[in-house]
Amino acid sequence: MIEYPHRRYNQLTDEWVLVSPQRTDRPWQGQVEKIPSNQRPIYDPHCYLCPGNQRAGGASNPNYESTFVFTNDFSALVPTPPEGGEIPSQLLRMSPVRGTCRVICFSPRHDLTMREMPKEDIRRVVNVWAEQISELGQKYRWVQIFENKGALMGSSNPHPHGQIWASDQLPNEPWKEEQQQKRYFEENGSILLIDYVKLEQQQEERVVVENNNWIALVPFWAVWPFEILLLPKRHVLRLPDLSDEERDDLASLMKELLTKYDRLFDNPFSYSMGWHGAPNDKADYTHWQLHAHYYPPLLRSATVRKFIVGYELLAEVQRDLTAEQAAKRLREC
Ligand code: H2U
Ligand code: ZN
Repeated sequence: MIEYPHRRYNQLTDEWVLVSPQRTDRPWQGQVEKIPSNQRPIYDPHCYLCPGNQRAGGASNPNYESTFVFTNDFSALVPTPPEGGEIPSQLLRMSPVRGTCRVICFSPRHDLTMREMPKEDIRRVVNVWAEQISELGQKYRWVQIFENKGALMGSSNPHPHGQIWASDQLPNEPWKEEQQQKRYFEENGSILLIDYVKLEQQQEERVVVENNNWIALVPFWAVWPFEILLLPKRHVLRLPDLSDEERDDLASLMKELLTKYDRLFDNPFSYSMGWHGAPNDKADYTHWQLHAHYYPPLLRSATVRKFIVGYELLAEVQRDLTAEQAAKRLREC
């Protein structure tokens, strides 16, 4: 175990993180999060996402019985933005972006989280994710599937749901991952994340849970305290490429992982999670490996979170406990 301050290199983003493992006993008299009450009805007549209810934009939800996808009533991206003008100057660069935003309700049940849903229903969400990539991928280069869970991570509603933002351009994070995976493939002739998984399976100390087809680990370069990288063990480019068995195993693994998250501080855990697969244009993306990131904000308890502020905004990101310590704690949950 490394006990002295050091920096670790993020292979996926070409960025460094400062790790200061001896600082975990730092006093905290700052903000403490309110623990949200977990008493929720099966159906909430005031919820914008419950079946049959009217949404904020005026449209009504059907009486859906499993999953339900609709175009976001407040989309940040639109399919036909007004024609862009000339680039104003070398210093003021801009580029018009075309896209669309959707919302996915994971379940008609207002009171459940994904962890509490039956495995078959989680599996249905996996299918919807894959269908959405297939459909939107025909029109848009990047389709970002994500979930903000819990008020701590900015979720606007406790009803189990996620979002999809599709755009004709690669946003920053996937762009960095594209550069890094491509460079590694050109230099080594093998797939960065496949090689990385093999190494993690040998070392074991950062692995949190795995089954036949999937592995979840705290990446060596993790920034968030209990960050997780979730990957298929086989070389897979995109969600629609997953076999039936891989989809079943993914549903089981997510349920296991989310159970550990909820047990960690004995409380419903918050996070932002999302999928990164190869971009959807026709270029050769052999160097890509499908994966999901989970970014949970909690640090020491259900009420003390990590902030990305100060040194992190002005110098570089930092973490207090090592990836190995975090993985051990999650494994033991
Ligand atoms: P978040 O909880 O991650 O914010 O996702 C909820 C999304 O749902 C949010 O983007 C949309 C918001 O715009 N929404 C609708 O499209 N219609 C509604 O009636 C409520 C919320
Ligand atoms: Zn609801």
